[in-house]
Amino acid sequence: MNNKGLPKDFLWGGAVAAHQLEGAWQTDGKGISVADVMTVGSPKSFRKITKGVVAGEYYPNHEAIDFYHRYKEDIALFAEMGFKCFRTSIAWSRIFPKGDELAPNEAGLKFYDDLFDECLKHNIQPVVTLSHFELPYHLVTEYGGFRNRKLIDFFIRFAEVCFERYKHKVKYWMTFNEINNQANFHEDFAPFTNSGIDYQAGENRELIMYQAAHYELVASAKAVQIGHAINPDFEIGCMIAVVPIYPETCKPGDVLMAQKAMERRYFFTDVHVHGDYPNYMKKYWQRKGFTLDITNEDRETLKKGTVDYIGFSYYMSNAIRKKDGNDSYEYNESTDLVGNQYVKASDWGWQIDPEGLRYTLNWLTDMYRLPLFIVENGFGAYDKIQPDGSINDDYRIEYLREHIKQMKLAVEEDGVDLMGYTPWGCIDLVSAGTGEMEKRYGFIYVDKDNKGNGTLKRSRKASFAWYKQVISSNGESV
Ligand code: P53
Repeated sequence: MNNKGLPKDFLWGGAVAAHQLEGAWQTDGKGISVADVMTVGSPKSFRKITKGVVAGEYYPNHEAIDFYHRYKEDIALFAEMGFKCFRTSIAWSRIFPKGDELAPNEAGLKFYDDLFDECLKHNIQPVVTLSHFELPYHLVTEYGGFRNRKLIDFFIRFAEVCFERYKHKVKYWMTFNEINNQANFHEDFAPFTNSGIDYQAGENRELIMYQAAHYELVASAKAVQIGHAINPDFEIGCMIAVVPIYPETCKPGDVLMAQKAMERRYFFTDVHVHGDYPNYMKKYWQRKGFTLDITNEDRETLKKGTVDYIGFSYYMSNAIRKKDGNDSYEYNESTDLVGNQYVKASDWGWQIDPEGLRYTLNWLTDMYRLPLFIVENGFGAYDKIQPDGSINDDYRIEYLREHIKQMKLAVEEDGVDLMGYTPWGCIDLVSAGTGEMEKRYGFIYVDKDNKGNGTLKRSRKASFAWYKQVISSNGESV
């Protein structure tokens, strides 16, 4: 094992999701997706989910940054930075506008043919997520989203069409983006974006979430099998939002509390990787009196459809303490997390922790022994244009530099098998959590504000030239 340097074929690139940048929400037959019915929030509040598209509301994803019509210009900029890969998603509602059709929409398929060709022309490998918070909205109103077993078949049809159509253009795939966000089922945001779940008053939110997650895990495992049958060279991964939860102190109760909270967020990975549920989840469901619809056929499917690699996002870490009296280690993600005095937070309260990335890479390796792919990492911040048009985003460079250093240590010192690194929002786009444009992640600035004003003009930030030399030196010069 060579102990210096990242692998020669390391996949440097950037990541986005269709709904956050394409716009063109009704172009070429596209149907309405869950992202099309969410308004703008703020640093402290999630976005509002409306009943369909309501007149007078502003929906930032409808136009986004109009990548649909400008992708050639944008991909040329990615190529200028030296990207080896580009992670995006296929907007499900471009291919199946309502989600339950039998035949796909040819105009939607054609768009991704052209987009992937454009990437390949520049020697950029497309890395594709099938479901990234953009379920057709019709599947919510007609079927209740993934609470309904029928969604498995709709997803599989979509996945199979994509695998078949792009089998010579796309090698790297992921099934469900950040499938574990919905561990936060107390809020409306994650269950809606992950699973198209629109809760009614009085429902058992937690039970419904676990059932939906199960159907997604089965759908994912079926997709893995179908994909491998279509092209054995495909690499098909899961996608997990990793936010490590540390014990607030070394008090044994805090340590155990952190472990239990981690289990609640990360058992999804065990199912993707090992093909079955860990005992702690089965016991937890028993204790809660939850009986899930899990058939023997589902169990077989999970076993046969395990993933090739673990894709994950990493932005921040959290901490937790055991509350007095919480002797069954109940975990409520929206109220139980506490601040960590040893790290600073972004303007959105995300706690910045580069060493946490090395910890994550080691922890995932220890648990799962699979190749890893950092498919999101980055710093959402307000940027300021100088009178001469330049944008000096040193804070973003600083964030990425410190994370890349830790990533390198994990490979060089710890022997982690890492496929690549695609920082989030390589071009400014609509925030998933808040709908803001002004929570920016990009190396490329896009002239547009939270209200939708702006020319959409693209310009290079200071981080653009910096990232270019990071890639050309294969991470040696940061
Ligand atoms: P925004 C929560 C926690 C970690 C990652 O997020 C998350 C979320 C959901 O907001 O989402 C991922 O835009 C997601 C992307 C998203 C990105 O992180 O809220 O996969 O779609 O844009 C950053 O700042």
